Amino acid sequence: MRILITGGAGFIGSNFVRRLLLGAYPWFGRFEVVVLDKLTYAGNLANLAPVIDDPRLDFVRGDLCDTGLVDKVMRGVNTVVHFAAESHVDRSIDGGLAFVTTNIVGGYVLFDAARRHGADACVAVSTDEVYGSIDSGSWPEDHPLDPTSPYSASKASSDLLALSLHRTHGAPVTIVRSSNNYGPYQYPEKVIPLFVTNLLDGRKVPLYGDGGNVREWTHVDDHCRGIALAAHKGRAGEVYNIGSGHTLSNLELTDALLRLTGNDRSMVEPVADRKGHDRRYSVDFGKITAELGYRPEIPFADGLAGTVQWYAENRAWWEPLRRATV
Ligand code: NAD
Ligand code: TDX
Repeated sequence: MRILITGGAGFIGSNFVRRLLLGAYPWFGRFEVVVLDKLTYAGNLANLAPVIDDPRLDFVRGDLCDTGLVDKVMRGVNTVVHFAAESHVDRSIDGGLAFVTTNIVGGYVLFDAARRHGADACVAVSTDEVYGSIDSGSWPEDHPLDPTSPYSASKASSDLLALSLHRTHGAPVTIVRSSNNYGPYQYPEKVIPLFVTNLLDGRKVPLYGDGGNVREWTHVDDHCRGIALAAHKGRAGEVYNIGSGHTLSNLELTDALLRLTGNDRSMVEPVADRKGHDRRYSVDFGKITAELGYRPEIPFADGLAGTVQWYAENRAWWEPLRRATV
């Protein structure tokens, strides 16, 4: 069994690679892994440090849009897990071209190569943001796509291309759409690691707008288990939402982080709202629960406390990244 993982040096991809190599998904049996990653600002080989010497792991630095390279790494691959993306909404608002290139063009190159090379399964890691904002309740998989940001529009485009290749050519693509992830090794531009590292450094946290925007927080380990189940027994041409059911407003999240770091509201700096800021996300993950046996296992309070502790204990990982962006 040969598994190709794109974006395996990023936050979620590296978590998946580490857990796969450490034996968290025994249903894959004996396998070897090839990681294809461009190592953009968000990719970091340090994320793979715990497993980098594993003889089953082969790392290839390269671009998803390089058709020749993708054809080369795809040879002999049975299963593809596609994480590589430009992933930060604020960056897509500042300039969306890299999102179009990597997420749409790169996605197409990969899905098409997977089918031409006869891969058995290809999981495309998408996002709940493709459904757009929801005032109450939770989106099911068949809700019409209504993306707001250039990021979410590029992910929706990639999803549509994947499904079109399935319908046209029988490409073995399965889509998973998770809610917001959190956990160790998340680049400190996303709200949780940004706020935690600011607070650990005695700096205020920039809360957008009225702080009332709501997100559903899924621990990265839960998300990765859902992805591994989808890669093992998900149906091609299907979409599976992944979530935790744990929604909270950004202000509630901020209060929890202030508590965990021993701070109070004086450390909150209200700032201008994000343009086109989706008010609320929430996914219905009943389908993956019923079909594949997925269940979120990590209670939010435990996951968040563990995440804060990880950042407190791993300054050597995030300080260089903060210096590069501040
Ligand atoms: P990330 O930004 O931490 O990592 C992205 C990785 O992709 C990096 O290692 C980067 O070097 C690599 N990459 C970027 N462009 C590339 C290219 N052209 N060719 C090869 N590699 C390239 O992202 P993440 O948060 O780990 O997200 C992984 C996936 O999960 C993305 O597809 C994202 O849309 C999706 N997702 C993320 C979340 C979340 O909360 N972070 C939630 C749902 C879905
Ligand atoms: O400085 C900030 N202040 C703030 O109030 C930042 C960076 C964010 N926020 C708010 C905006 C959002 O309502 O926090 C919320 C979460 O923001 P992000 O961490 O940027 O995540 P989000 O925009 O929800 O998108 C994330 O989840 C879905 C990931 O970045 C995407 O890749 C994923 O698809």
